[in-house]
Amino acid sequence: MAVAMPSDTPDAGDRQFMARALRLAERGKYWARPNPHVGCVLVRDSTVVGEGFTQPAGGDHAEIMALKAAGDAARGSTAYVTLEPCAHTGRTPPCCNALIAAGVARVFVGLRDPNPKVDGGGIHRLQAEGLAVHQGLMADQVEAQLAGFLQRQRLGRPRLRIKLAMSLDGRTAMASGESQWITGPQARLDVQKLRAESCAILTGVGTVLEDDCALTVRDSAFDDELLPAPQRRALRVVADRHLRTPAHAAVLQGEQPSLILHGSGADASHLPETLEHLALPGEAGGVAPAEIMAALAARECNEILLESGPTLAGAMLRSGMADALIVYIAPVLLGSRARPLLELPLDEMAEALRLQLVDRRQIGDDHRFVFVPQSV
Ligand code: AOF
Ligand code: ZN
Repeated sequence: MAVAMPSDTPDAGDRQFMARALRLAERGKYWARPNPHVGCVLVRDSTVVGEGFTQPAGGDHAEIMALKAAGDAARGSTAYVTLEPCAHTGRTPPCCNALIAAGVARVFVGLRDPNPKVDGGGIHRLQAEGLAVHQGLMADQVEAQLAGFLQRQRLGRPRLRIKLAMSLDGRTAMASGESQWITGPQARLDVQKLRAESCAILTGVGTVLEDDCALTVRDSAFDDELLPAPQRRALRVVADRHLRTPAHAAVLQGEQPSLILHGSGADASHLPETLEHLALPGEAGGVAPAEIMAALAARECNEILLESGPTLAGAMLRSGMADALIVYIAPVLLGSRARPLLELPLDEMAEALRLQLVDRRQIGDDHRFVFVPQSV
């Protein structure tokens, strides 16, 4: 079969259609996991004839939804797909085959899929069947949109975001542990979105014992969204070396799944049999950051949100595996007896952890800063 030449340099119209595919992809972001949320637009004679976005795992990929919507109109069309169409049979058959069978003529791919089962194979197959393929249109936007999935595929570990909420003087709770509330309702609603975007919400047993946090994604936070509630089911994970989490802990109740990661030799007899818990292989029965991340990567977690106290947050930051810090700052002073943000025992200026500010905005009366550690 003849190999087609790559199509022409993309023009403004091509960019518009890819931008539309990127926006569509967003509609799958709370439910596609562990799949990447992909968008696809099919265009014939400058008219959109079909479009789609990734459905919950096991359901249609973006291309299939778009092809179903287009029907016969897909013949001779141009496809704009944010991620390379898959060439493998996973939970669903290959999208490449469907694009070929439907008679699609050209394909603009945003980004090559680093999943080793795909990794250029989709593009190659489309070209081998005579379709014109252009790669890299708005690739930077796809990189940002699928950061967690891409990192897990490339590095074998999920993307870790540490969420911190603090007073202006860098405190997270009074000495008694009292911490409700430092930030206002809008900031807490914003955290709901972070949770819904995450595959796993991670905390430490200290926070479970102190706050009895539920770590749920609450439906009331999403009234304005198009997506049905049951898909927002981020896994709640407790790092709990000695299995001190009580059976009645809020983090173990409700519909959302929970998982406890503990050290070897911990006694699970007080926990319900249905509760999932996993002994990490670490030395001396610990739950080290690298093992937590490896266990969650093995479960195909792309995005992890850490919401914990100073001990686990400090350990994760020191491990070098934090990809971003999302810090909410409330205009309040909690005073010098209140608890500090992070357990980060440093002595020399040379040890200081420098961060790069990548975003800041006001949310209600609070401010949200997003930083990335400079070594990342
Ligand atoms: C696409 N279009 O919309 C998505 C793709 O198990 P499966 O069959 O659902 O395949 C999952 C893999 O397919 C996933 O790891 C990623 O490499 C790719 N995702 N591919 O053609 C899509 N979401
Ligand atoms: Zn596919």
